[in-house]
Amino acid sequence: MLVLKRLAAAAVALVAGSGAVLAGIGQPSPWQLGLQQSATPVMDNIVWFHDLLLWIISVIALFVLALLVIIMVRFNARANPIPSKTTHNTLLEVAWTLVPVIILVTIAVPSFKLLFLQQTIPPADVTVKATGKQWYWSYSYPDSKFEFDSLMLKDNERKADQPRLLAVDNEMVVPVNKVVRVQVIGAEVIHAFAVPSFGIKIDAIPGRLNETWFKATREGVYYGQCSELCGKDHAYMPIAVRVVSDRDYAAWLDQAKKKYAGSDTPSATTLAAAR
Ligand SMILES: [Cu+2]
Repeated sequence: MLVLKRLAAAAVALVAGSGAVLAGIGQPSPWQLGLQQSATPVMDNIVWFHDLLLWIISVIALFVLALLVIIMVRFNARANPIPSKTTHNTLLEVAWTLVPVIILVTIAVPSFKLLFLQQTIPPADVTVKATGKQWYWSYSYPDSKFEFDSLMLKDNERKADQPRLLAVDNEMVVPVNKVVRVQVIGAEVIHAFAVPSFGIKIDAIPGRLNETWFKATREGVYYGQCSELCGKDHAYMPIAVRVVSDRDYAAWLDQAKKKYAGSDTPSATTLAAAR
């Protein structure tokens, strides 16, 4: 019964769009079918675009289904023994060419807008360089000249409220409502840096510095995972981003500078500053 109820709720959430009804903040939740709750303007756009597409494809699927049913019922050999010999219908042909064109343009316009929103990195307040390694992430803050490793917590190291396979020892910390530029690179093989709530996913490729950005509009901890198969512990190199107030960020930065003093490698900062 509970299963049915949850499935029904999940279906409602999916149809209603965002799936936010079931999704926890910054992490997946049991029985979740929709997307994780958005925490950035880019993800807001992705959710909106997803919902738009869902409506369009639903209408198309139902329309095609209706046509099939009508044809099966009205034009089978028994109901319609003498078939029509029609070969052309100009109006129909123009319609079934124009309507798909209009639908595709309707999809293309917001699609390109979204693409440009993702690709155009606004002036950054904070820059963080994430390096994918086998099998953990390192974060370097080139403006403050420190770097640290972020490793997944094992079951016996986790606090009760920390999610399994997602919580890490040292989270990446950023201020709320600030543009964060994320530079992403792979140390030895290809990884991918992905945080669903932020709507970002970008490959971490050795020798190539990729860039993306996000502006988290809500405080909290947001989890992601390496999203490019990178070896045996690919599933165990989560990403945890803690979004805090400006004051908390300043305080964290102060102690991080001391804690990780002298940790930045020349290669890390030169790569990040090269831009
Ligand atoms: Cu991986």
